[in-house]
Amino acid sequence: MSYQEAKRSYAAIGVNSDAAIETLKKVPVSVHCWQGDDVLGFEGAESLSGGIQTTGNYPGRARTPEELMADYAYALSLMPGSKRINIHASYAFLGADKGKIDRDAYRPEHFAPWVKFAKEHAIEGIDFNPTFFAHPKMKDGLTLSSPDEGIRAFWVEHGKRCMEIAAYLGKEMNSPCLVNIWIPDGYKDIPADRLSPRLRYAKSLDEILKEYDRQWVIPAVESKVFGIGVESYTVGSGEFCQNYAATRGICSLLDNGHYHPTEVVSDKIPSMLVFHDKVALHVSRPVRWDSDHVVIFEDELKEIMKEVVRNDALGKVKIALDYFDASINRVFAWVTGQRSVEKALLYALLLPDAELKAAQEQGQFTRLMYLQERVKTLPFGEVWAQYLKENGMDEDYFTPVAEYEEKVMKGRA
Ligand code: RNT
Ligand code: ZN
Repeated sequence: MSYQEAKRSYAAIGVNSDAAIETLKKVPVSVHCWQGDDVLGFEGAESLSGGIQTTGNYPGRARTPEELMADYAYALSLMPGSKRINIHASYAFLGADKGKIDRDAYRPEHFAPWVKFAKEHAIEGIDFNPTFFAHPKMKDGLTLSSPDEGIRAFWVEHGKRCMEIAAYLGKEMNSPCLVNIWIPDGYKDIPADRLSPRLRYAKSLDEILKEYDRQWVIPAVESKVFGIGVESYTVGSGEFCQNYAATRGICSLLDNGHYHPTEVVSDKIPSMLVFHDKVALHVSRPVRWDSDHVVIFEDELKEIMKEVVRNDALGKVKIALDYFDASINRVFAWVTGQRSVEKALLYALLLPDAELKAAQEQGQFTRLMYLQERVKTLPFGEVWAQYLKENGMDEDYFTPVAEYEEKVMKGRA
């Protein structure tokens, strides 16, 4: 079947596939840098901590900033659509400052190579994350919620430095920078006091957010239900983060790996949209836990993007990727997740929303089920192929990644 035929099939249900393609080209997706090196960063870390874990030892991990940037650039070149990059403070280019300064003294200039990288690769903006994990100053598993004032102050200072770096990134890119705050703080076993750490976390956030550049920085807090090693208690729980964001007028970030297994982010998005003009997402794929599997084109991903599209929220929902798989080629993993998000967005853009909504509002549930099932077998693949073509790409990213692996990644220990 040709694209023209597919276009007619969609037109028959009242959907303009050309318009869907044009809309999708403009939706920014923020691509995380940390898929390329198993979240290790440039500070010399050899392992992760803070309840997050990469598993697998597929050869070819980027070992240096140069290798990471090369792999990132190559992965981005195989991703259609509008892209932002998403970096962590632990990916600072410290140069002569390496080993001399700590995270409480990182400065904008340490991130200048990222601005250059973004500009060279037609990236529309940079998003940023303070790094509150994999660091000796985590004490008893706590950072911003620590009862040790010295520890807490160190991490507050890190947060403040990051707000300044974000303002620089936003300004340089002429596009506001989303700064996502996630802390791993929690306890492995049943705590005696669940309130004090949360009061301290709120106080620390207030200190970090006391002053920031409102034009170029969009702060967000990311909640979590539990992490490996911190199973019994998470300071930044769902209720904590949502209430914090609502009362302070900042953004909530929902990571779809961070809820109880029968909760779905697709249903949370429209609830958030009632109260917020912005919502941020970490699109991930939890398999039994927050396992950060590579995002694939599956039902809940489609459901998430349907909620974004049919509620006219493409400008309100900030879409970012968050997964890290070390068991397969990392460039392939990167591209697969981004393409899956693009596919789900396109799938959502090709739905006859007005008709579906009308069936629901009129109580025509038989018809609603008919329509919802009907759209599943429309020639989506042809429209996707056309979208790729208009982006100068095709469906086969396996072959180029295999070649890149052979040429570039194989020699790495
Ligand atoms: C951890 C959070 C967090 C991290 C990244 C690296 O569970 O999802 O967003 O994955 O900041
Ligand atoms: Zn996340």
